[in-house]
Amino acid sequence: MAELAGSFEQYGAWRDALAQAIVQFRRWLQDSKLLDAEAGRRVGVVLDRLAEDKLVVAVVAEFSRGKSELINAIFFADYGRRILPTSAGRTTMCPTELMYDESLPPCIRALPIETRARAGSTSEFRKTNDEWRIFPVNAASADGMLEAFGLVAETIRVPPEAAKEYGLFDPDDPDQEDGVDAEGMVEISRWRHAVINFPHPLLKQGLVILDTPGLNAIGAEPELTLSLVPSAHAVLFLLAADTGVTKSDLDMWRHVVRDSGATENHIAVLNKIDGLWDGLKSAVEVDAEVQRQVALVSQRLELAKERIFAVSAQKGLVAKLTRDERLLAASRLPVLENALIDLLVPAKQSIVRSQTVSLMERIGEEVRQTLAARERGLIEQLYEMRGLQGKNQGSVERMLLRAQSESAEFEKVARKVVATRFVLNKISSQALAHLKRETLRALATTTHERMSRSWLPTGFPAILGEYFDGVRGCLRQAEARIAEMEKMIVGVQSNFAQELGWSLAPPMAFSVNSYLTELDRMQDVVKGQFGTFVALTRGKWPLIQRFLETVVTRSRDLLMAAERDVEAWIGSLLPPIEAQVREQRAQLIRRAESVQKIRDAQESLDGRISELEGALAAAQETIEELKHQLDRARMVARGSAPQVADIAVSEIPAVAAPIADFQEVERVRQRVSA
Ligand SMILES: Nc1nc2c(ncn2[C@@H]2O[C@H](COP(=O)(O)OP(=O)(O)OP(=O)(O)O)[C@@H](O)[C@H]2O)c(=O)[nH]1
Ligand SMILES: [Mg+2]
Repeated sequence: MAELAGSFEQYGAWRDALAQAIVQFRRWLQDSKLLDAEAGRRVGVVLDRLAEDKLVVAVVAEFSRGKSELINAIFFADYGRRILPTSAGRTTMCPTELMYDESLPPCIRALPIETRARAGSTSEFRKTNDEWRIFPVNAASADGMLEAFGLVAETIRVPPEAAKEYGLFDPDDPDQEDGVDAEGMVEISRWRHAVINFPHPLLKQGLVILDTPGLNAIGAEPELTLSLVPSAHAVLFLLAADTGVTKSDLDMWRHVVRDSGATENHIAVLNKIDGLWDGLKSAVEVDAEVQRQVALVSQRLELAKERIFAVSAQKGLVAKLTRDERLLAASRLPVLENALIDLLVPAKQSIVRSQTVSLMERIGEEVRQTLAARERGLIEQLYEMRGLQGKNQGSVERMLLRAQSESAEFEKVARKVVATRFVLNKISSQALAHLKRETLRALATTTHERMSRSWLPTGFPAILGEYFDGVRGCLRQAEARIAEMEKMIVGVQSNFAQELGWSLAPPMAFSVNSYLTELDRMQDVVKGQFGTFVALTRGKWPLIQRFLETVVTRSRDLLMAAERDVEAWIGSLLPPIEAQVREQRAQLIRRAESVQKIRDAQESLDGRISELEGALAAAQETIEELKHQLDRARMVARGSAPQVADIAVSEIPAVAAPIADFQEVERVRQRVSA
């Protein structure tokens, strides 16, 4: 784990440094009075995203392939013992997430299985604490943890009717008949889902591990296949060398892992290779046997050999606990750990980097434009004032008139921004209406009704297909309005470019394609699973209803995410233009005031010129400092620190102190915008 821990730690440290660089950039913007509310909000979103950044590893397999043992061996060997319960036969009974959320004390939150009889997917229950049972965990004691973690293996015995109601038992299935004991009861998991929260160093870095139960349990919880597994950054699919690839392994691989998309995140693990180490075979012979099995797995799963790792989780764990390097090498666990690092860290880092950097560049560009306008305005004023030197009162009078009329002209153009805001609000509420809960609810209700009226389950896929078309339609409608808004803003900008010579960066492009792709993916998974599901459940309506519910929840989450993003995008359209308007207005007013004062001999021309020179120098210094700030943040993002944390405060160049004139401009600006 040393390397794994090391690389996670590095990633965590890099992410923290990046967050600090952004905080510093924000502070500088605030101190320089260059951060408007909208930009502040966007920075806040990025910082939240960095703080909540997670790396999710899901471990999926039939029961008893060694999932929990592998998790113990890779991630938790430093506790000096097994943490997650493992045993022959079914052990982990419910999907279990291991994570750390520092806002909560170490605890296990468990959702009772009885919730399966009610409407609502796990993720819906997650939104509140109402249904969850919370158990404290003593994170300081390995014994205490082991005892607490035993919860995920807890079962209860219920009559077959209850098990049937939870979707965990089918009396018509001959395979499941064996599940009924002598007293006519069925043993099922006590919990539907467990979230273990404890402050392990890796979990503190944002690692989330998802341990899952075998096929029977996983098949009945569509949430896992539709949401948790597909959104994991790495999915480890386990097989055991002693059982080979069985039919149920293959079913699980196909339906839960492969069809969930994101194949680049999948790794297969052939566990329990220690079973092949019989004392009579040479190392070469054992190796040949392992290679042969890997080739077989590759063929059955249709997965490249390079993505298959043969290991012994158990021997790996023992080796780590006894510090036996030779055994550790023989377990081949380190090879898998390195592959996991390669799979997780670089890809994640590059996504986080590009999201963060692009935001900073954008804000940097907007601020640069404001500063450029300030610089330009000051240069023009200086030019004018210098032109007045040695001129008579008449020239001053003429200049005053010109300044006043330019100010009036400007206001005429600037009024367009107000009109634009009005129209924008109108179109934006149209765009957002398509993404609202209510729209989707209507769609879901129709689908539900049509399905319940449908005579044969064979009609379901077509009805589901139309549901997805409906959701796609919502996104497309919103997209059309988005295009309208974008066009409008480009129009306003080009108008300002013509009339005032402004060069504003075009609005950020917004596309609904990523949501459409996600929806396509979801539809593929649903299509793939639905057939199996209907066959497995023999068309049982309550189970189909639950499946449908999960689909609706997932698509609603998608639309809600789209709604949030569209809203944020709309919110970012006007502020840069408005900031520019404020800047220019303040300058024009200041200019007219100052010419007036010169005319009335309240201010000396030379005094005003030197004030303007000072203001210009300050503006130029701020422009330089902006470049400097952005460069530093870029460097941290690239990972070629000096990390901000390492820079002593004294080394950070002081922000150019605003000189008197500048403060005055600021006051004028505030007066004007008030
Ligand atoms: N020989 C050998 N046994 C192993 C290995 N890994 C796990 N086991 C054993 O296999 C059994 C099942 O392991 P678990 O980790 O409980 O399996 P699981 O996949 O989590 O099973 P469920 O929780 O039931 O879904 C346990 O008795 C483990 O000790 C291994 O590498 N070699
Ligand atoms: Mg297990």
